This record gives sequence, C-alpha cells and structure tokens, in this order.
Amino acid sequence: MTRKKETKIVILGSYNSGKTTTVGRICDKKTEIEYNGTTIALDYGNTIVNGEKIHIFGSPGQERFEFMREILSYGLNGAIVVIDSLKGVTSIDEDIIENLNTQNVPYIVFANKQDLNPVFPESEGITDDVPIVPTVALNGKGIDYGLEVLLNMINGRD
Ligand SMILES: Nc1nc2c(ncn2[C@@H]2O[C@H](COP(=O)(O)OP(=O)(O)OP(=O)(O)O)[C@@H](O)[C@H]2O)c(=O)[nH]1
Ligand SMILES: [Mg+2]
Repeated sequence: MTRKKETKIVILGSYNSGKTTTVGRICDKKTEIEYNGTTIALDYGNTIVNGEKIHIFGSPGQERFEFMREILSYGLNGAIVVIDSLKGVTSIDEDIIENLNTQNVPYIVFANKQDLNPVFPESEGITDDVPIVPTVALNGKGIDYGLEVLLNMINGRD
C-alpha cells in the first residue's frame, strides 16, 4: 500500500508575532504547549486541503528556543514566516529567513497584525520571488489565501 501524500508546514517567526493564532486559524482542532501564553514547545494541528492532509507545526518564537525550531523543521515541505508588522523584521526573523534560503525551502511571509500597522516587512533576505501576504491572524484575514499560495508553491516543485 502506498502512503497518501502528506505535507508538513512549519510556522516560524519571532516572539509574539502571531504564530499560535495563525495555527488556530488554519486548523479546526489544535494542541498548544504554552506557559503564560508563550509557546514553549510547539503548536500542532492539521487540516485537509483538496483531499490532501496538511500537518501544521507552530514553533516557539523566543530566541532560546532555537533548538526547538530546528527539531520542528525536520523534513518540512514548506514554511510560513509570521512577522509582527508593529516590530518589523527582527534579527531572529533574519536568521530564520537566511536558513530557509540556504535550505531552498519554499516559504511565504505573513505580514501579520496589519490591523495595528499596515506596512510590508523589508529585508534583504526576502527576495522578489517570496510572496508577502498581509494578514490579521486575530480575525483570519489573508490566512487561507496565504496557505493556498504556499501549497501551490510546494506542489509546483513536486
Ligand atoms: N491586533 C492583533 N493581534 C494579534 C494578531 N495576531 C495575533 N495577535 C495577538 O498577539 C499576541 C501573540 O499571539 P500568539 O499567536 O500567541 O503569538 P506567537 O507568535 O505564537 O507567540 P510565541 O509563541 O510566544 O512566540 C496575542 O495576544 C494575540 O491575540 C493580529 O493580527 N492582530
Ligand atoms: Mg506561540
């Protein structure tokens, strides 16, 4: 029996940018491991898109959890980098983007918290071929569209 194709997506980005909220918007059911509202291990949920199972792993954003981001990124098919538009691209975001570029992983940037600051992130690491989607994870704006764009990028490479 051949195993049905399943896709693994990891949600990355700095502390408090809205990663856990984004996982919640994508997945009906999800599990969070948090302490006082901060992710200390991971978020996990899944969803089905066009009959295909998508596993979503949300990472912790604090700098000290770099090891967890590495563990969660094992075997990923694609990534979403959630930027807090109030803060812009942080040094942790720069590191994450550099890693994704080096590994040639398909990824997309969510310019989150657009309700608080409607600007697009700027970074040398974000090249022209990386889609930037304005999102408001709090109310779901832009999330489904962004996921669709990423899945198309991933499937185009198969
Ligand atoms: N105004 C606004 N608040 C948001 C948005 N997305 C998330 N938040 C809020 O931002 C805070 C952090 O959201 P989380 O989803 O926990 O962020 P996170 O990136 O998972 O945080 P860590 O796991 O600690 O790095 C919460 O209070 C959310 O309600 C948004 O689009 N707009
Ligand atoms: Mg979180």
